[in-house]
Parts: sequence; structure tokens; C-alpha cells
Amino acid sequence: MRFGSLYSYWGTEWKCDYLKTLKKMKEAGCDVLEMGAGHVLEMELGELEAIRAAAKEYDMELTLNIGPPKDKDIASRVPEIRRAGIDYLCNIIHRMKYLDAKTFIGAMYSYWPCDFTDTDKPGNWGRSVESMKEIAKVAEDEGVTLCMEILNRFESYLINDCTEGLQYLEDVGSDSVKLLIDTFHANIEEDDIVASFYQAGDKLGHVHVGEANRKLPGMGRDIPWDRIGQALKDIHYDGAVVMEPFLLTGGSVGADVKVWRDLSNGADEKQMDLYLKDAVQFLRKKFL
Ligand SMILES: [Mn+2]
Repeated sequence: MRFGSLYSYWGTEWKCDYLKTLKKMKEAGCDVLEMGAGHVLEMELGELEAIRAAAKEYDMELTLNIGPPKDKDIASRVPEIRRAGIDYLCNIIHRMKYLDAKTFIGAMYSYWPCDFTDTDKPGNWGRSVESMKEIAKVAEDEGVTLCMEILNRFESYLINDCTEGLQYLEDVGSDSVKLLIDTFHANIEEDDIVASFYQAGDKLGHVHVGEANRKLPGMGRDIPWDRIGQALKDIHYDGAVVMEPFLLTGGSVGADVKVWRDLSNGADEKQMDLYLKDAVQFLRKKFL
């Protein structure tokens, strides 16, 4: 297992100086940096190659995280929007080779943040599955694994628990499509967070970790870290374990993730660095 964090940890906007962030994550003890997948389409190939070179120098893995915009929803009942979504995701997949990235994760079966204006679950599910079949073929060709993130009911209506996630995988029917369990979402939706890891088994392709309030692992008391670590060992999980800490209020991140108070205890950048370092050590101790 390799450990890391989402790029947005220090900021409140969905943007990033990736070279600087790679260095800071390495210094904190991370071996994975999760990037914003949309950024990959906005950067020149030279920029992508510079990030790949820096990651290689630091011996770090890059993973990509997406919450597609509503006008690129592959489940939409509007054919043009579905097509735009399929093309958008496939373009990202084609660019991943410039980063040596193999794992693409998120709510790519729908869009995020969801506004719940169209919750025709059977209809949108079927359209999403048909679109994903096409995207999965491209992922297979490029050697990329797509991990469907199971989201809680306040953020999506399509895949809310592991049972639904497994059904979606079965309907798509591609080995390149797997699941992502996030402890924050699972804590809201599952009867038993630990059991959901066993249920996913070899279909688990990525893990997000955070406390029930999205603080860094180790800052809270309710997530059963020891038993999650044992479950990951028992199912022979050897992928990335990525933190998605959201401690800071303000900006687009605060608004999208709904952080309406400071959860950092007034931390400055140096203190934020220390929190991250402690959390990586905590995860290694619990999971390895
Ligand atoms: Mn997540």
C-alpha cells in the first residue's frame, strides 16, 4: 500500500502548483499525490512531463481525481451532454501516459457536486452504464483503472453504497472498472464500514481515508482504523490509500465540500505540514 493526499490540502481553490505540492507531500512522507483530473487537460504536454519527472525523482505515484461538471454528465438524458462527458473522460485517459498515471478515480459515472434536479435513478443508471462501457474500452487500451467512488446520499443519488457499486461494475462488465471506498462516505451509508471493504474484495481499486468530519486520519475517534487496516490486509489490497482532508473554510473547495467552519484549529502552513506528516505516519502504523 502507498499513502498520499489530494492536492487541495493546503488551499481553498481547485487549483494547484503541482511541482511545489509534490515536494511538500514528499517532505510529509507521502508516496502518492492525487491530482485534479480536469487540470490535466488544461496543461501543456511539457508541464505534464515536468510533473512526471518530478514524481519519478521523488519516487511518487500520481493518481487522478474527477468530479465531472454537470455539462459532462455521462448519465444525462441529453445525448449531447453524454457525448461531451464520454469525450472529456476519454481525453483525460489518453493524457495519463504523459504522467505515468494508471489510476483515475471519482464520481465519473455522474457529475459532482450533484444538484439533484434529475434523480431518475433507473434511467440515469442505464445511460451511465452504457457510456461507461465505451469509456472502459479506452481505459483497457491505455492500461488505466477507473475507480467508481461510492458517494453518500447528500452528494450523489446513483451509487451510495458498496452493494450498488458492485452492481454497477457487474452491469459495465470490464476488468478496468473498480470501486473506491471512502471512509467518510461509508461512515454515513454502510451498516458496517469494515464489512464494506471485505464485500468489495478484489474489486477495490482505490481507497480514500478521512475521519467522519473529513479531518485527517488520527484526528478523530470514530473510524475503526485498526479493523480497516486488517480488512485491507485480508483482501490483499495493494493500491493507493489517499487522504482527502478538508480542514479549511472558504473558496470553491469550502463551498463544494461544505466546510462552514475552521477545522484546522487555526493552523498556519507549517502546522498543516505537521498534521499531514502525523497522519501519514498514523496510516502506516495502522495499515502496514
Ligand atoms: Mn473521496
